[in-house]
Amino acid sequence: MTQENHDRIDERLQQLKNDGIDRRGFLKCMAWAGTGLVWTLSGGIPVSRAFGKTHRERGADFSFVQISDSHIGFNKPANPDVTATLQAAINKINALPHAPEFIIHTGDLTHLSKPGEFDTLEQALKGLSAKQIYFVPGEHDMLEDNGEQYLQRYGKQTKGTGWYSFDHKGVHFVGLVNVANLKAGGLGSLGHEQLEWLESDLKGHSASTPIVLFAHIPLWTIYPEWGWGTDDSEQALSYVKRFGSVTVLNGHIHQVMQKVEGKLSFHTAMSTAFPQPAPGTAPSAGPMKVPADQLQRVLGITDVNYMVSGSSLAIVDSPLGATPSSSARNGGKTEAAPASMAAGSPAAEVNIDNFSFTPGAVTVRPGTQVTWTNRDDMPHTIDSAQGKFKSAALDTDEKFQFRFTEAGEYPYFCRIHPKMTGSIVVR
Ligand SMILES: [Cu+2]
Repeated sequence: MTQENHDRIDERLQQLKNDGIDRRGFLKCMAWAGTGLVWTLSGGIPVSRAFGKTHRERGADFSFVQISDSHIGFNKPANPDVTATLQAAINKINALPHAPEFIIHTGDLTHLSKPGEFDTLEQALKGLSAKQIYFVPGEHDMLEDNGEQYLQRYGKQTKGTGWYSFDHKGVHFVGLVNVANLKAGGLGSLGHEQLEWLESDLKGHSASTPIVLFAHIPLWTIYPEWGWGTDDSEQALSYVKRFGSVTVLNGHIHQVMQKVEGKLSFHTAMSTAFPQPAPGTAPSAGPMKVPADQLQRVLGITDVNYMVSGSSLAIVDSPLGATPSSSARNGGKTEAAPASMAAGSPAAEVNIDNFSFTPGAVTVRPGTQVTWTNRDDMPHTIDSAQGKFKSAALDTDEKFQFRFTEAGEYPYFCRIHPKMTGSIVVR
């Protein structure tokens, strides 16, 4: 275990002092988890009970596993075989000493929303011994068809762009979609219709009902500069304020982060595919290459144990690799940005590098054809904020062209990463 992990656990133990946490039990649990962080959320319970086989007689307890960000189809250096690492996660889940009752996948099932990617995912997930899987889409699952394909496969019983709720042994689970219809310059978004639905969905439940919200993009603001937050999450969270225990599970950022705010516990999961840098430690978000022998330490699964007695959740993040983790964050990509084009030429070029358009503002003459080239390891799009042009999702080195014939200002953004904005001025 790293010193950093020790410090975080000590800090958390300090917070939990009055909640009956047994330090020895806690640390025993850490040993069981190997490299995982164990968190006992809101209310606190002796977490060692949640994992020891001898305590399974507590019939009302159950556990589920969260996986996230499988990005099936991704094949860049950060992880050339994301199907294999998903398989490793599945093996790990199947080997858990307590069988999870279901699985939650918090989105980015695929990398480019391609049918073959969805098929590969489906095939792999068939190997899970837990048969019930609940999904929410990530922005990568809605690249081509406003999420139609996702909905056909996984959204049959859902509302709107794929939101729904269900109850399991007295716990109310709500799957939310905050990756649809994203606006230029904004963060994740739930939207008015979903918020209305959420409010009425929760109304029928007593304040003592434990609530679990899950969505792809974090429902708390982690790092808005990289789009790691949801514009209208405050409103969603206002509807759960009256509940005694609320747990919020997210993916998207490909690393473990957590925060406890009164009765609210926030938790983001690792990816099964590739890690991303810690906020602000690299020029941008995006796949982070770590030495191959360290990859499995930064990928993993989240094992959530629910104890009815404590009305709280114990969460274990378990890396895929078996070796103790040393934090393998060695920065992001370092390739230099290509030179920008000369403004005003009949043809103009914009590069997409480190999640930004370079140059961000371009002035051209009428009739100029602008070519955008994606130099990132992640897909991006070129979407006119005025609805005048719209590219498909551009994978690495793919291009999009548009000829600007009329004078005017043309703001645009990436609909996958709406924080990415640019503009073309024609005059
Ligand atoms: Cu983008």
